[in-house]
Amino acid sequence: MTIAVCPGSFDPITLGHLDVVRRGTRLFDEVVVGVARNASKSALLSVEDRVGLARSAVAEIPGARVEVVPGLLVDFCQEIGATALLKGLRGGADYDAELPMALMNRHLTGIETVFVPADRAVAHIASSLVKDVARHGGRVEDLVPPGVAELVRARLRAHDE
Ligand code: COD
Repeated sequence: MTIAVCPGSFDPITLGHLDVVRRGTRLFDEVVVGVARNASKSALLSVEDRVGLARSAVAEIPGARVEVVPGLLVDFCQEIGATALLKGLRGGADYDAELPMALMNRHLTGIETVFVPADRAVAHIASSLVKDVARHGGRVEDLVPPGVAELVRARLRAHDE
C-alpha cells in the first residue's frame, strides 16, 4: 500500500490544493492531506477550521483523508507509513520555495517529494490571494470548495474587529 502525504497550511484549502490531492490519488493508494504549521506564516484560520474545511472538501475523493501534522513533517510520515510527499508547483516561485524543503526532508529520513504541475485552470489560486480578495470584498466562491468562502469572511470580520 503506497501512502503519500500532501502537506500544507491550507489556510484555507482551495480548488488548487484539491486538484493536487485528486491527481495524487491516481498515483498512490492513499493520499493523506496533512494540515501543518508553516513557521513563516501567521494563519487566519485555526487548525480546527482548516481541518474541518479540508475534511468536507476531500469527502468526495476516494483514497484521501485529512490529518493534523503535529510537529515535524517527516516524523508524521514515518508514523503513518508514508513513503512520499506530494506537492503542487504553480511556477518558479513555488519551485524555489519547495526545493529546499524537499532536499531537507530527504536529508532527514530519505523521503522523496513528488511534484505535480498545477493545472492551468487553478494555477492562479493561492490561499493568500483568496484571503486578500475576500478581505477587500471580492468574490472567492469559484476559487474554493463549498463552505470555505463563508468561513473565511467570518474569520476576517472577527479578525478586523
Ligand atoms: N495549484 C497547485 N498546487 C498548489 C496550489 C495550486 N493552485 N496552491 C497551493 N499549491 C501547493 C503549494 O505549492 C504547496 O506545495 C502546497 O500546495 C501547500 O500550499 P500551502 O500554501 O497551503 O502550504 P505551505 O506552503 O505554507 O506549507 C508549508 C508546510 C506546512 C508544508 C511546511 O512549512 C512544513 O512542512 N511544516 C511542518 C514542519 C516541518 O516539518 N518543517 C520543516 C520543513 S523542511
